[in-house]
Amino acid sequence: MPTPTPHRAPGSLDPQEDEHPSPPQPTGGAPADRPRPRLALETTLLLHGVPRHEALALHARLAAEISARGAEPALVGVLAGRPIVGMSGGDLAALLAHDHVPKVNTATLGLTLHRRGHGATTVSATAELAARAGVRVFATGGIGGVHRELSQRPDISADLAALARFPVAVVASGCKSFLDPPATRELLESLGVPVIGYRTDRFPAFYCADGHAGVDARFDDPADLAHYLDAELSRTRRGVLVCVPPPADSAIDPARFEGWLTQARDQTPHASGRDLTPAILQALHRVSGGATLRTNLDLALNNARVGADLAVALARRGA
Ligand code: PSU
Ligand code: MN
Repeated sequence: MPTPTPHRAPGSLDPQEDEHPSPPQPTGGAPADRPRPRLALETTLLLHGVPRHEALALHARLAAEISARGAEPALVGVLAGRPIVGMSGGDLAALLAHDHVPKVNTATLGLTLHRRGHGATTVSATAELAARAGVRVFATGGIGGVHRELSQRPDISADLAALARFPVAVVASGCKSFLDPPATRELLESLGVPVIGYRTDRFPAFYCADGHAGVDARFDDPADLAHYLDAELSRTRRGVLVCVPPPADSAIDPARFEGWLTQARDQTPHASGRDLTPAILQALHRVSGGATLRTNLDLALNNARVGADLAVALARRGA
């Protein structure tokens, strides 16, 4: 497999880059002569998790938040068979120009490279590419997991096994609420993945702060968490899940959410496997009148802030 390399296309469409050809010196970040610590981001969230017209704006906002905290955003995806860790705005625009960019997980990553295809990397493939490029922290919205009513809609995300395989700290609001969060939590336990609560004692369920499951440990101090992550990633060469609840003012009431979910599931009777997550997300955004989308954007931004702080704290430790 070609080693993923940072890539910058000339004439980038990323508004951040256009406005700041040489990024301003962040306060409290790494000095200009030292590379800024990188924080991985995934392309599936942008291409399949939010409406297409939101993707460029969301990426620009994520990149701005990460840069402001002294880290460097490293968007991960596959363009014409090339795995990229650090996609430019131009690369993202090139992906978005295609109608059907498949979700790529650890099972299909190599096939996409071999066939020179485009790919939106999920948590699993992003973690693989990030780890290979030496990026130790990755932020997203929510990981995949064990689906509800598994026998009718069989789907267990490759994200769970990937967490056990690649040495990356994945910062996320637990798993998506339309999954089975307690079953997902249990499978993470079976796989031996440490599940950390960042300023929470509960395993969040994406839009909802409590997924009715606990965490292995709670950390409140980012420097202490970075200290633990540094040791754990190096010691095990496996991943860690860092759970951040959705911001209090955007969390959705669970009863309200279940009502929307019933409607969303009714509207997607034929979706299964890889198509299930994007189909349900879209239906939820629709039936909630955009409420789930707003929460999704808010929590992704919040997780990127936490991820950036952790990347900076890890770099301070000389990691
Ligand atoms: N988080 C979001 N929106 C998403 C996803 C995560 O806020 O669309 C994506 C991630 O890429 C995750 C994937 O890895 O959904 C899980 O898909 P599946 O269940 O097919 O593994
Ligand atoms: Mn699946």
